[in-house]
Amino acid sequence: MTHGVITHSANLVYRNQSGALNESFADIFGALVDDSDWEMGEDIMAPAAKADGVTVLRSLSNPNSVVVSNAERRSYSTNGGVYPDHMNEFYNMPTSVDGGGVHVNSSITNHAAYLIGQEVGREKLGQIYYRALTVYLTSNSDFSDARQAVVQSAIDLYGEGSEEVIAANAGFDAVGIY
Ligand SMILES: [Ca+2]
Ligand SMILES: [Ca+2]
Ligand SMILES: [Zn+2]
Repeated sequence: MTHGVITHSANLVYRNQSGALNESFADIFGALVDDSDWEMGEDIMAPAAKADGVTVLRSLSNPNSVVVSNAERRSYSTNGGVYPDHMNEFYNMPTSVDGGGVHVNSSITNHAAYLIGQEVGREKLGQIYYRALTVYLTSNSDFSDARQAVVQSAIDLYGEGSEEVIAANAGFDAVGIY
């Protein structure tokens, strides 16, 4: 459902960093709908996946706790094959593999959003990210553009120098996106 919102707003191109942002914004709004946790898919995993110990698709709070579920994707890892939570774990993948890592590198910006949410709460996080997606991001935006869009949205909504703006900058700093 949240991918539909993205397609009809910023329409982020589904490859490389813009594609990872497409995945990330979809995950973030999904995590905001289910406000009991910061995990994706924990309520719908198939019995076969659970039997293999795969209990979530992705985790915004702790991306490193989840193993990337495909050996070809894992072959591009520098962190032992778990989802990355910082740019120093970015998966450099060709677009032929997961569209250049759209379901993998999305965890980096997912984690930034989680960290910001810890400071400002889910309600304000949703307001800030919805504004970033619908007002500032465009089809070819990258991670750095996303930081600018989120920070500018926090400024628009809560004012220059506000706690929300400080939290937005700190969240992206923490994952190495400048
Ligand atoms: Ca849940
Ligand atoms: Ca959830
Ligand atoms: Zn998705």
